[in-house]
Amino acid sequence: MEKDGIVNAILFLYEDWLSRIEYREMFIDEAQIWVKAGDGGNGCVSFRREKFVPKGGPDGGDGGKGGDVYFQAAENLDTLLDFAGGHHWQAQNGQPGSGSNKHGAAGDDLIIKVPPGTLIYDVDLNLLLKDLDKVGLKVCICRSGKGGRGNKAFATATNQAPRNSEPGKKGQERNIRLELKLIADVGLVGIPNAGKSTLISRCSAARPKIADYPFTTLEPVLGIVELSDFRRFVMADIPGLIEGAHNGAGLGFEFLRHIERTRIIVHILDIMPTDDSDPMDNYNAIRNELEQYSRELAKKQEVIVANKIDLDPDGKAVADLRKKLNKTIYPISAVTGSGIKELTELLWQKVKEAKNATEQ
Ligand SMILES: Nc1nc2c(ncn2[C@@H]2O[C@H](COP(=O)(O)OP(=O)(O)OP(=O)(O)O)[C@@H](O)[C@H]2O)c(=O)[nH]1
Ligand SMILES: [Mg+2]
Repeated sequence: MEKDGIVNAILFLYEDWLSRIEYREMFIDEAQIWVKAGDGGNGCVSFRREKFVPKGGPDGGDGGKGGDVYFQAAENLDTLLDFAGGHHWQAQNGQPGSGSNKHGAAGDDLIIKVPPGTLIYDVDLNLLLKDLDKVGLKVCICRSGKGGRGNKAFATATNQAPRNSEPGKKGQERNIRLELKLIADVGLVGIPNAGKSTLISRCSAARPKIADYPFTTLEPVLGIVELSDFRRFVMADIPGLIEGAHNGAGLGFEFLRHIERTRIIVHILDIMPTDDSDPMDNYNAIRNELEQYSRELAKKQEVIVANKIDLDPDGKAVADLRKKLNKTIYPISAVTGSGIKELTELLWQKVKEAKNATEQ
């Protein structure tokens, strides 16, 4: 009997540990918390009592104000994970006043750090309070309560010994929903059927539709690529581009605005196009469309990826393309997974370098 109890306890601890691991690995981009500013301290009722001062008069001090609650966008945060376990966030209360006219100490403000790009909503009012879209931005979300006055403050000519004081005011409280807008670090471009959606579904939890006909993807899809040690970056899959997109061919190129803010473009080439087109011509056609869209976009750092190498077992097509383009090409197969680990590590490195460069 006792043995069963121990086994159950071990099993329980093991399951608890497992669920915690899953929790940490899950990407949380939304959280709901309750925040409250500090209450003001109560005013004090007290009378001065000294040996040679009879009827010394009121000397009850005021209570201190409570702390306010702020949200601030901090640079080195990129998830809302910190809020997964803690639902109550409260600033300090003010201290009550005391005798000898002593004011109570004010409560400390609470500054809650969130990743840049966090939207702050009031749940009950269903209202967006603030979009903290830049590092350092700070906003006061709950105002603290004022401290109450002590009896000294109530003394008048007619009432020199007041026995009344004020209680501190309550601090404001709110139910807050935090929502983290993902901003893609890496954008996938390429002709239809190149395998962009297959790649994002291979390296993130995003599950866009994949099919062997062009223009399967009609809307941009974001996925979070997770690497070891909690490293992660955001990848955007967008609809395929074709020659003449700037004149409206295919789906046009309007959706390129979704990757205007990405740091890096990943250009996916189909190494064995079923229409027998030349991967180099396809590459040049897409580059031309990017130029037509915006010079800024075209100037972004580009990583060229040759996909579907499982269809090129001797590597001839990749070698050919390398020679013709005279650029670095990363071979992968989004279907077998070959080369994907190397590619995502490389992209992480480049995203990190680009982030560091803009922060300096
Ligand atoms: N053999 C092989 N087939 C692949 C590979 N990657 C993708 N495919 C196939 O290519 C076809 C198109 O893949 P998608 O991922 O839908 O291509 P896409 O670039 O997202 O296409 P659009 O959304 O139309 O722009 C599908 O039939 C995939 O199974 C690969 O590495 N090897
Ligand atoms: Mg697609």
